[in-house]
Amino acid sequence: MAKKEIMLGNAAIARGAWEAGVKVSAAYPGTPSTEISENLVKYPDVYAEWSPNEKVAAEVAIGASMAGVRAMCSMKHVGLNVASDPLYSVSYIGAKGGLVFCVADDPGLYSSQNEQDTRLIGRSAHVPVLEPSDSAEAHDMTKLAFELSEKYDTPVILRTTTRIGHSQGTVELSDRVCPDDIPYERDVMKNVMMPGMAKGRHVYVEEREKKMAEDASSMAINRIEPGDDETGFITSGVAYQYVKEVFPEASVLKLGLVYPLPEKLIREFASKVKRLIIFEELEPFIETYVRSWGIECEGKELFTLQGEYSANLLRERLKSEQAKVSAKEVPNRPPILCPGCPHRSTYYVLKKLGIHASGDIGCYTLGAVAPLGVVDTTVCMGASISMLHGMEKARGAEYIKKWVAVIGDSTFMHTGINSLEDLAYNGSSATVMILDNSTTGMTGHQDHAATGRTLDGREVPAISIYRICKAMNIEHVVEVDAFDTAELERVVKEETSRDALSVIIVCAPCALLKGQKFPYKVRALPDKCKKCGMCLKPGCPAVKKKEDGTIEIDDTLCNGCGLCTQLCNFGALERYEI
Ligand SMILES: Cc1ncc(C[n+]2csc(CCOP(=O)(O)OP(=O)(O)O)c2C)c(N)n1
Repeated sequence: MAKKEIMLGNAAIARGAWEAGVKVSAAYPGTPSTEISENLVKYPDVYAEWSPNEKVAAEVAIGASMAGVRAMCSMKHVGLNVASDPLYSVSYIGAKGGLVFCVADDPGLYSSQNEQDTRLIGRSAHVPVLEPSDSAEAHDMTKLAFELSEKYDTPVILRTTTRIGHSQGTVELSDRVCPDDIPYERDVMKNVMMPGMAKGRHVYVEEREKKMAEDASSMAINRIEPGDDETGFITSGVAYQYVKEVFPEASVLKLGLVYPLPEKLIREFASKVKRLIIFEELEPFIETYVRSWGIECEGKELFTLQGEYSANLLRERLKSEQAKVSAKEVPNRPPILCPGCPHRSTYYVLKKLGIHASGDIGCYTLGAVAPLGVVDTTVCMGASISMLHGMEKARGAEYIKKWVAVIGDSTFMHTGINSLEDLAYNGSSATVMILDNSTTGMTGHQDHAATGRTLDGREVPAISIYRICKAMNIEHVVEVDAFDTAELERVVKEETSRDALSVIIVCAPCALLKGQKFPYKVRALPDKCKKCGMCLKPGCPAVKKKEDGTIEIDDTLCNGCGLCTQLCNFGALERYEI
């Protein structure tokens, strides 16, 4: 009997890729895609890496595919923006060994800066998009993605969402079947995208897409599930599950290939039902096509463009029923920096000095919210540094004297490097703070080139951020211990007052890193407390105000970093060894 296992959607993708014989995988972490690589690296005979960013990851996979093996790259939806340059061109080139882009969208913004819909990028890059509805399909469609990639000579996007990647389901396992490596043949007309060659390949891409669209109507992953002909739903991904839960009797056209769409099959389905409803998360993608074919349907006038869908949404909108589980029953828990997080002391110092931060993406983005309130902007990875440069060029050096850029170590290595290069090159006088907590904290502790460890846990020489900055001819580069607030304050004052570019590397490992443990806790001495509230300023969740105004420390939360003890002028907080 076939072996079955309950798997996370992302683990199922990794398993499917391994069974399909993938030999090279490259990725940059990003919720909700990270676990694909973290699972894949555990399998034998696969090379899997963290790349510095998604563009590099995509290019590694493209190179491996050109070398004749099955290859993949994984990223979150915004990662595909970074990788879109190679994606658009490799669409023309096609694939030798199967080439799969696993891209995870985040409807509902669980951990992202926008809710973009990868199907639209697939469409504009002329790359087919597959969309699984559960772990079993995530597994099966990953394998299919490699097959389609080779059959149609195209990269294929496997699009998931947070709900699919992070839910568990039963997966039937198979053995790994590795296709033979394809011998290399020089083919300049196909692999060198100069205008003359690209013109020819563009024609090929159009033909390929037309052919796939025709074939799509007979693909097993696009199927009509006949039922009551009063209402028919066209749906895909997790939205399919909600339709089956709320309308088990309804007719359903379930799409697995969401681009290009199977027009013939959609027409056939539409002709069989009285009311046609398109139930798809995010953009009205299928709906726009269906309407453009002159087929009457309902879609976004019933449902939202934003947010994650649910069975409750269907019940409320189509059955006027109360939601089965009310969201109100779940208490709100806003994100907050952990106790002992080194970013907290940086923000404490910046706030004390009245400095604004051009922010970036990572745990330290939480410096935007109360009580820290220091980060004023966040756009995308790497933007903190270049945006501060733009501000200076717009308004002059004096204007940014009360500004710094803050960026994490992983984000600096991702695209911050390019931004700093711009400042070094184009005469900036900005102050850049690299908050180096020795990990990619936000996405759950992935390594990168400056941590000295690879995805498979090998120790390698760590690239020095300090020396990168020095190599850019930046004269003033200072390393400071994040928890030495007095020194940090002195350095920030000194560097922001300079008329030259400077970098402050604020060092202290993430408080949650394995092996990073302060051998202390803090206790409050209420008799000495003057109720001044200084220790509350950095917003540590372990420091609490009692009803009488004195302070207590939550022993279960305290990490012993000692920031609060540095702020108390009355000795009312005491660090003790544990
Ligand atoms: C283009 C892109 N790729 C990936 C992500 C996911 N992501 C958000 S922040 C971040 C890096 C965080 O690490 P770091 O900069 O070291 O800061 P920390 O969270 O450790 O403070 C990642 C990978 C993203 N938002 N955008």
